[in-house]
Amino acid sequence: MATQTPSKPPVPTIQPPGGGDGDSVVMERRAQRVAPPPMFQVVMLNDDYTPMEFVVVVLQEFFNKDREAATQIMLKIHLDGRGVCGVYSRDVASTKVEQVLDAANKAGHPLQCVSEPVE
Ligand code: TYC
Repeated sequence: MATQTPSKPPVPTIQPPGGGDGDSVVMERRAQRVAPPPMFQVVMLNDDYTPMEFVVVVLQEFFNKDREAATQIMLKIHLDGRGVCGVYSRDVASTKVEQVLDAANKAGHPLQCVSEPVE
């Protein structure tokens, strides 16, 4: 049986754009940058009826805040009308909003929160 030397794959010749003999492959190197994914902040809104304690518990449960941080955020919302609970990817932020609205509805509180792109 005759042995064959394995043939090497053809190596494309690199030619300057616009140049070459018509048969060659032109390869251009281009820096590729991938933009970071957009981030979303979950913002909780103040109202006159939701108990402060409920908001503190929600912040602890869904936004992993300790009691001290949760109390500070709740007071900021109470005083300023709104406050950021956390910053997440689009899907995680919208899940957090759903969880908060669901917990508030079940408890009969009008607590509102929204997700918005971070500037
Ligand atoms: N303002 C409410 C009260 O005085 C407390 C509250 C805080 C409600 C934050 C909503 O997102 C909120 N009971």
